[in-house]
Order: sequence, then C-alpha cells, then structure tokens
Amino acid sequence: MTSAVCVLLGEKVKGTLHFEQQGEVLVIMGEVTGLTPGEHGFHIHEFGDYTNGCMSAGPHFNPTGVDHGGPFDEVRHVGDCGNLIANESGVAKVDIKDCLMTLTGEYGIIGRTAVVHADPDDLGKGGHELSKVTGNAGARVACGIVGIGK
Ligand SMILES: [Cu+2]
Ligand SMILES: [Zn+2]
Repeated sequence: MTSAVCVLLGEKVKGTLHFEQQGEVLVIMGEVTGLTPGEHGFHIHEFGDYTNGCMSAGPHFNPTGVDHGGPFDEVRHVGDCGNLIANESGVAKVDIKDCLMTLTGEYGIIGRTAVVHADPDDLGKGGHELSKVTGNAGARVACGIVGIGK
C-alpha cells in the first residue's frame, strides 16, 4: 500500500489530503480552505471514529507514549504534523514530508483521523498546561478519516 486519501470536513473548513509513502518519507499534499488566516494545528489523532464528530477521534496518535512536540522534534507524538499556514484568503497549501509516520504498520495512520484545529499548535513550547499534550491548538474545526488510496 503506497497511498492514502483524506477528505476533511468541518462547518466552514474543508479540504482534501493525499498521502504517499516514498521510501521512509511520507508525503502529505493537499489544500484546506475556509480557515482563518495564520497557523492551525494539524495532527493525526488515534481513532478513525466519527460517531460524535471530530471529538471521537481521541487524542493525538501516540504509540510511543511520549510528550507532544513539533514534527522536527525528537520528542513528539507520531501524529504531530505541526501547523498548516493559511493565507489571507483562508487557504492553506499542504506540503509535508514526515519521516516518522507511515501508512501502515506500527506507526501507520490509515484508519485514523486527520484533524485541523482553530488555533496554532505551540509545538509543546507554549508553557500552557496543554502544551505537552495537544500544543494547545484549540477546537477541532475539520477532520476526516484517512483511507486507502487508489
Ligand atoms: Cu489535533
Ligand atoms: Zn501531539
């Protein structure tokens, strides 16, 4: 399996993400619209469960049981993708290359949920009580389950 797809749906925020495994690198490409300009936390959450909307996705995907961090930190959740950056029109181009998460296996994200947040992810460094848990990224404004791609 080398590709996956995710349709993000929220009240205002929408988007499509394409995931491609290129050797050790997982490439995530796509576009998200309807955001407020600026940074928005973006993560893979543990469960592919939408029974109660984005809240059912649970916490960040964290199979190693460590603190929250940024995608380039040594200490991070596998699901920590950092921030999407929306322009003045509320559009964020997604172009992420991650060397930790994969499509399948122990760190596999297929069947889990991608979540976009209302606020910036402080990457664990904000000094807030939630910094080391969620990056204090606020509400879940859109989410979608990562599925097997064509
Ligand atoms: Cu999140
Ligand atoms: Zn995290």
